[in-house]
Amino acid sequence: MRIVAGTLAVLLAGGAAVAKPQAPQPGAPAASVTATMPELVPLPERLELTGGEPFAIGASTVVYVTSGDAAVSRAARDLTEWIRRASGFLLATATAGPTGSRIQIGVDAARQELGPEGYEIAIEPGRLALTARTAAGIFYGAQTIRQLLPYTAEYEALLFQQPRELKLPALRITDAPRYPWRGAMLDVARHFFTVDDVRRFVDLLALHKMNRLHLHLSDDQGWRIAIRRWKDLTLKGGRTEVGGTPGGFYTQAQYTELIAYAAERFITVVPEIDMPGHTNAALSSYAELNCNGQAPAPFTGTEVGFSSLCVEEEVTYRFIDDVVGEIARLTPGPYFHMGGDEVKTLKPEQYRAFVERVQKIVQKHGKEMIGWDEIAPATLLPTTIVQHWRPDADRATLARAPRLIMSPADRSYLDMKYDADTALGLRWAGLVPVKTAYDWDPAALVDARPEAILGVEAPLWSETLANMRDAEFMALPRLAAIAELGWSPRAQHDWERFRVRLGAQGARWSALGINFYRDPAVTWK
Ligand code: TNX
Repeated sequence: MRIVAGTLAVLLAGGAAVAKPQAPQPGAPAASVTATMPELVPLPERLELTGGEPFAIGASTVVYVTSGDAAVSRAARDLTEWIRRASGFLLATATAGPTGSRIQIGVDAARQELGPEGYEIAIEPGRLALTARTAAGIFYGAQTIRQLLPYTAEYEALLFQQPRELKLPALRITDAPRYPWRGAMLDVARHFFTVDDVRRFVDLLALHKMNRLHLHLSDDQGWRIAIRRWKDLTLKGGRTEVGGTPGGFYTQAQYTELIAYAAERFITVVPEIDMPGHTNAALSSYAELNCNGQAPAPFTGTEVGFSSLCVEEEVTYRFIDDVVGEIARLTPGPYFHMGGDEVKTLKPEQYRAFVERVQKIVQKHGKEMIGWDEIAPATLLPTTIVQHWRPDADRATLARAPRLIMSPADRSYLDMKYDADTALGLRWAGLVPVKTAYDWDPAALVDARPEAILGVEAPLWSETLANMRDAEFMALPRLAAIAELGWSPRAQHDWERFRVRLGAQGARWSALGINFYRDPAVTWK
């Protein structure tokens, strides 16, 4: 066995890192702990305490990675860092099969039964083994191990303390998600969120094993992504936001950077350009997109339904072709979201024809189209995805959708108030405390073929949210509830148990500096 990094305990003093060799502590007694069920969110498919001595992570524990995949190395590095923060021990990396105390991380392509996102964790005295068929599985397994560590893993909490052993209970976890689509949407149009804000939002998703970030990139109040052939969309249309404060936009390079950040966390970015409605920012930037040839004033209010692209004019489709084309080229993921919601100024036939024409443009640029559930009555390609949001949408029409994402507003909307006293948020779909967000079944809302339901998504609209502190407050704890609906088996759905596991996450979220809502139905630890 060759030790690459040396076994070190890192003590941080006065902001400077001081690495000091740490001798193994042979005589240290293995404390006998009564293993309690770890409190994980989302709940793994199978978790079994195997009994016996726990695994002690100490100065002599090494990390052994049997895969050359960069993403697997990154997961191993993250894990090593969480352990360092929680214990004070900077574990060495081994390059050949170690026999002593070890954390083994390996990809095994033959483990078909684990699926594209599943993993297995076996913890025994002396050894923790994380195995998956893919790097994504390793990433999700690492997130599980993260939740097995003390919350001090999330920040530099032990600055002036001695290193201390960590004990993990002997157990076996075999885990894979219920649904392939576990998403959240951030509305960066009503209020602009910076690249750093969006990165932080991505981090919240990753912690909960979510794999889709839907960005609502345009609306009446602002256009947030630079389009080279239509520069005024951002130069004019990007300047505003709700309430009249300055907006902002992402350059194409920034958007690309965000996609890479999300991809490292196995999150696919889904760009949305809302059309034909919710387009005042575009209409006010380009007079020729208006039926009357006149650009309206920028809009910084919160009413909906008044704006529409001029669906009878060819220039509109040249515009859409350019916008979809540029965004499609920047986006490696297979999806393009065309919005399609709340158009109150078009006849149904006009709206339908528009959706079908846009669908062809999206297909031409190699993407699968997604639209809000108003698109369901149109003739849709087998690859098109309907995102269900209106609680009163027609069940039978939805059931015919080729594929579905479930985002019912009265359950999954993160911008609904928790209770009547919540200062932020809206309440048109009702109040959504965490129990309401958790206690429903995505498979039971429509009579669709089960395979048609891709999963769940929690939208966070930002009419009332001015910054990331606001966004965090509305997202958590409900985001964790939606993540569990997307990941965990239906058979284990149980509110009473969930609220206990959820309460155990509070300390971790606090350590991460998250401004979360302490829902009174949860006993926060
Ligand atoms: C409805 S959800 C909208 C959004 C609003 C949201 C506020 C959807 C497709 N349209 O334009 O921001 O309600 O909750």
